[in-house]
Amino acid sequence: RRGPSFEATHELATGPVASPPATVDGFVREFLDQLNFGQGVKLSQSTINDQYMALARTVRSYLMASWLETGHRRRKEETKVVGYLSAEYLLGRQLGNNLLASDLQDIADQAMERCGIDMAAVRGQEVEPGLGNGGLGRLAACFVDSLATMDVACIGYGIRYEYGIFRQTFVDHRQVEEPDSWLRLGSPWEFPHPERAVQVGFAGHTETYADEQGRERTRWAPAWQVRGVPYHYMVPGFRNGVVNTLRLWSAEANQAFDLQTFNRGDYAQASRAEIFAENISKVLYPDDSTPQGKELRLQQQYFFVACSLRDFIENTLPRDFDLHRLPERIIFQLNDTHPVIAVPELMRILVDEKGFDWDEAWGITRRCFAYTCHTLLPEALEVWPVELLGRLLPRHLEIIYRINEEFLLEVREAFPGDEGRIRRMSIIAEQPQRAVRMAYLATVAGAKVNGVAELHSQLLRDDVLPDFNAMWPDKFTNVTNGITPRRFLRLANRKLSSLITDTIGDGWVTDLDRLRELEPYANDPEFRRRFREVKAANKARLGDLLQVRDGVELRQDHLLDVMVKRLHEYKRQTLKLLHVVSVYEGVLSGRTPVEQVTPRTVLFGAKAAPGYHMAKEIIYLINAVAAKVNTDPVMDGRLQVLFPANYNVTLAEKVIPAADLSEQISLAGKEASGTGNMKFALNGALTIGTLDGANVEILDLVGEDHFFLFGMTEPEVEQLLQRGYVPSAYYDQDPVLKATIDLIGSGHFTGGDPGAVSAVLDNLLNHDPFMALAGFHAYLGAQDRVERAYADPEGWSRSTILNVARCGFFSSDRSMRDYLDRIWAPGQA
Ligand code: Z15
Repeated sequence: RRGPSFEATHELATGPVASPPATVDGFVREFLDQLNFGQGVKLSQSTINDQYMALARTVRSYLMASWLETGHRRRKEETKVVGYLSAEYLLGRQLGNNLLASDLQDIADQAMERCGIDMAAVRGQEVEPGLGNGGLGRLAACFVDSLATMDVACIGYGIRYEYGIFRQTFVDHRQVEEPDSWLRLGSPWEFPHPERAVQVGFAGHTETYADEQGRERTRWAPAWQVRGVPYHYMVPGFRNGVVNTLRLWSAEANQAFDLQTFNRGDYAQASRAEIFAENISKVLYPDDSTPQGKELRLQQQYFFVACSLRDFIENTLPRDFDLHRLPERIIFQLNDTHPVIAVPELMRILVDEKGFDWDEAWGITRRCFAYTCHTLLPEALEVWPVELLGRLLPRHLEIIYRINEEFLLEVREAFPGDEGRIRRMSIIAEQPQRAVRMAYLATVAGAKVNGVAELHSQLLRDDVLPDFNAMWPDKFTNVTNGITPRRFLRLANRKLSSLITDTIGDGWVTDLDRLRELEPYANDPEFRRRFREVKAANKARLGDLLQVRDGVELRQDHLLDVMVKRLHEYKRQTLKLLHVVSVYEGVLSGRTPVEQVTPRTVLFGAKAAPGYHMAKEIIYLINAVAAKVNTDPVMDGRLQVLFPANYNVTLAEKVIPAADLSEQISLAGKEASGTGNMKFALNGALTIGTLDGANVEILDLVGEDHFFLFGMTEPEVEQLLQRGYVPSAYYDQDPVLKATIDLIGSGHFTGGDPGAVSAVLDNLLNHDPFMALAGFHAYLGAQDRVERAYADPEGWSRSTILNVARCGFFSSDRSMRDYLDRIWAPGQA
């Protein structure tokens, strides 16, 4: 038999890759192939996991032609690429998203039915890649989704943690963390590329030498190296034939193990190097908005940015590319300070490896980076001790010192004689120990610096980086965060999506401002009825899930009041809890007749950083209150508190569409933006919230008749702090607050043991850094307004529809447009 001719083979090798036919038959065939040849099983013998693996690989096959084609096009087009540098990507499950993007949902459903496979069970088999903590990681995932949908060239760079965010369980009401071994049953969405591995050095020393031209140069001799192996993930745009790439790095040892040692029989010693290297990408640090000053964390940060820069410069740019023109081809967006070590790394590459002189290299570097700040909490700004940085990255420390020296000369020139300012602005802090302020380094190096909501960006200029704003006012800008309407509306809320599409067509999925067209329907009683029907169906779906997942009953006739987000004092879960206890105490004490209590279920979801003691005590208290309130007959079942463990993206997709009320109650000036707030509003929940983060913009857009606003403004918070905040005064003067706290303090919820709650109560009464007690009265007032509004179903529906109609602004597509216009535009490079 003769093989195909050379011409035919060449054609097959270079022409476009063919997708399987987009028909039920084609899908079944590809699926069975994947099951037989990929998984090595027959359908009749296959497990759910086999089926999940084969289904995922089938969807992959359909996306493959677009992926290869996008890569091919990107290599030719010579446009500027967005290198999104993020230590976290909180992706959520991939199967549903990729079926949606490739328009294969219906075909897959029918194909699975034809194979006698339970599609829901197969979907349930996927473990979400939890490679992030909370808002920051989820934002990165929304952004790469939008960039693919908008056909913007983007490479998402990050870390392939072997263990993502811990799995949370509760034992005796307390959080217990379990490892998240998300890779255990196979990971069908990733493509390892060991042949594209890069070397990363650590520690060692630097030395100077004279090059061939007799110029003095510096080189770094690292003491040890690890290999970074890239794993590629598809990032499909919404039905546009575009598939971008997420490139996550895994750390491996260079020599698998020391063979000689192994032969001598010392197995443990032999694999030490391997363990040491692999630890770098072993586990995600489970801290959110609180930096971990640990050496391993710095290793992770340097590891992934060193891999990413090397990858872009050596493997992505054309071979002969002139690096003087680097800013024309890349903008590295720094997602918080975690990747900021990339700045001295690029300088090192240009100066030490490529032989650029310093000024030239610095001119290039300053145009290749932009920095997004995600916080206002001063304690959340990363700082690395000089001692540690110098030991782990000696050359980078030298470079940082030189950047600082020349920067401080600039400051001196701009503000002669102002030594105080120079000390304040130095990248190197002297107190309490000598350390590198990563946010300052990012601000000095970044072409642009942005906050993540209007208020946040203003406070960033005024309070966090005022000296830098005075020096470079044009550097600062705002880009308000957004969320992808694909995952958080179209995928998570199929019923609402259908109702919207039936009413205004389906253009909103990629042009969310079109939701405005729903406004007139707020006055249409029939539309309002259908809107309520959708909410009820979503609540029923959540009820079914919670029954199976957590063995709890979600009362379908209750107002569903939801507070889901990381557990942090500034977010004020305790304020929500004080409200719950006050309602209960009212009935218990006879102040409130139980028939007057609006039937309500309060649903919490929150993980605490394992080392954050107060947050864990608050989790304990929520669970303790829930156990009592849910079962005390005095409440007649009118108040339920649910706290399903392990809140994650998968659960969010079920909870948010079912919610009536969205709790966004952080102390003004503390939440940079929030993105959950946007997801709820877009899914027809009303917000009870403070003037904080993006709440301000939500309120502006939906109007105050459709938002339950309460609490101090940020300047009012500042004033109160100036006057001297005395939390116990609120306790003394507000009898309801006193009764509420006293009930907790009596041990009523903790088996008669007041000691079990003393840490939380002492903190509230004596410190209360986030002013929960000061907020209590106004918050209860706002909850009264909620209940009055909820008592009028037509008025409530009207408001929820207007929330949906007016929140198109919060699409992450709009955020990406703003980044393109204000930060990534070629003219600004
Ligand atoms: C994180 O999730 C956020 C800020 C941080 O500094 C870190 Cl380390 C993690 C959050 C903000 O708290 C939240 O307000 C914001 O919406 C989110 O980042 C995305 O910008």
